[in-house]
Amino acid sequence: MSFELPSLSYANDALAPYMSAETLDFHHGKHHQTYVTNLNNLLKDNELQGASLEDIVIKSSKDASMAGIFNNAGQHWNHILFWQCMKPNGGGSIPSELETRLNSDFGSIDQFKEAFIQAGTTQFGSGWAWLAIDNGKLVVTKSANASNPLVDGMKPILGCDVWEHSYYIDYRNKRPDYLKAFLDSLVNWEFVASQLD
Ligand code: MN3
Repeated sequence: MSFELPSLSYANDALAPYMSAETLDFHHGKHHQTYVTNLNNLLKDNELQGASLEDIVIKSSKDASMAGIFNNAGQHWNHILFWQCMKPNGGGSIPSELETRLNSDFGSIDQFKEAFIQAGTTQFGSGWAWLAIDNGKLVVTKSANASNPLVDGMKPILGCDVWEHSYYIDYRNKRPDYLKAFLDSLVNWEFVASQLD
């Protein structure tokens, strides 16, 4: 059984002006598709063929001989979450249970947002900013390239792609502006809340 590129639940032009159709055409249609194609090719005759995507990510992360599988499986997992974390007319109010937990674990929503933008801005080179559950507590973290908090035993519930392919068409080099727009105008907070335990 092969992995497949998931369809987006919104049209490619539905996130504009915060994320353009051109960005989604390339990012979903080309970049994500390439990770899926590479992953399926690399899994042929591999012992992890047939395992769940999450198992493939975690197991390949611990085996240097599977770096290619890890990079493509990680990116497939990360992008599946990323697409679901956005919606047209996103941002706005946060469902009460998630809002309460963000306030409790970060002090305030503003402090959470500041930490998330800081994580994404300071990720040197390509990678991701995350909101994850670590032993029941919400934490902000970042990862390089294809990695994610799953490999450290956490559960990511919100991820923002900070590879240049995610923002360069719309924001050029202004990664902090992209991260702010992601939180204020793109995040599907109902989806993020649905990922709480
Ligand atoms: Mn990407």
